[in-house]
Amino acid sequence: PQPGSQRMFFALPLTVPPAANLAPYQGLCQLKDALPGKGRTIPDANLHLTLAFLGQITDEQTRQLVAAVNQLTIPAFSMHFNLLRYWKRSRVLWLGGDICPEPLGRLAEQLNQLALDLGLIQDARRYTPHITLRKNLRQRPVIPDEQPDFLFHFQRFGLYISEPDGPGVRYRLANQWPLIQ
Ligand code: 3AM
Repeated sequence: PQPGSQRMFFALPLTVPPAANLAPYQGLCQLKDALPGKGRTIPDANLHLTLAFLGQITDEQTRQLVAAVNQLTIPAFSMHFNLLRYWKRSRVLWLGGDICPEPLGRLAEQLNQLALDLGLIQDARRYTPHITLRKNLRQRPVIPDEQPDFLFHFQRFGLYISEPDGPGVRYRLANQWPLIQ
């Protein structure tokens, strides 16, 4: 990485506000730890819903992004997570939903466009909201027949720095914005 640059991404945190999201968050943590199969389980504190991955960006790029995001107005929304899936390509087990709420799709699209405007390379694939539960799974795990159903309400999103933390990573909040009630 360039000096003065950091690995960053936009995401929705799952743990806030605690009163509304504590039960689904706790349920999700339990589900994650009870899943069969190998790989590396994501620590509770790292669970998140990615909106856009930015890669290594400079402080100046961060300032420009923050200024642009300050202009956005996005409503708060809820989403049901009821699909456990495995991606062979990235070797992750993730939880998604069969319906992507319109404000979520719009927010991801707008952040993706801001990143493109800054010249950052963006994934051309269609946005698929997902919460990664386990990484480095070389084989498709046996997915339980009973599908989960967690309802999360989202009231804010953040810009996060991904930093090495021993053998894993730690996500540090750099900036956050409210979703409008
Ligand atoms: O945990 P998820 O899958 O939501 O997979 C990485 C993680 O998302 C993703 O960014 C999030 C924070 O690290 N990520 C890492 N490298 C990526 C890349 N090159 C990437 N997403 C897209 N392209």
